[in-house]
Amino acid sequence: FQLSSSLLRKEVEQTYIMIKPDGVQRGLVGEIISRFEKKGFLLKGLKLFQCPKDLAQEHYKDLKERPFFPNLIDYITSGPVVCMAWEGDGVVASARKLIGATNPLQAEPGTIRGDLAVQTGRNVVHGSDSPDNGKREIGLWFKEGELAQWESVQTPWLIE
Ligand code: IDP
Ligand code: MG
Repeated sequence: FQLSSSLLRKEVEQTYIMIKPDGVQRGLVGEIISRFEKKGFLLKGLKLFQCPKDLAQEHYKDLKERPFFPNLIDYITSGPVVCMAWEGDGVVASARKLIGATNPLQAEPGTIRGDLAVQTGRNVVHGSDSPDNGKREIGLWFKEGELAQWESVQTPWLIE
């Protein structure tokens, strides 16, 4: 019996990743999840979810004065989203790189938005912008007990 390394580590960084309603409608769920899976991060939480208006407003509260805010709330609540919690050292910044720039036309090829979207208002995926916001957003979108405690068999082949 071996005590798993991640149980011994104090606090592993987590990020909140969400496939927005356009990503779900366009059949990109598998493609987007697969990018994070293949990279080697650990999936800790996953659900398909119809977001209520007040949660969308809370999630994007820093943008509430922006002119596009009402459209943003309509967009995020327009259909189901896929909520995910991903874990790993450096996962927040790395996920932002995998996702690409906010404006998909400026996002590099090879990124999710660079490969799969054309407009800021339909940019298919969200990723937390700091470890603190990762924590905050996972707390907002997931209830107690919804995150899985598990260890991937791949871990020793990903982390020396
Ligand atoms: P991010 O998602 O890359 O972190 P933020 O600036 O935090 O970008 O904006 C949050 C989300 O709000 C964007 O992903 C996009 O869906 C939407 N958004 C941001 N700026 C605009 C805009 O100018 N027009 C329409 N939607 C926008
Ligand atoms: Mg943001």
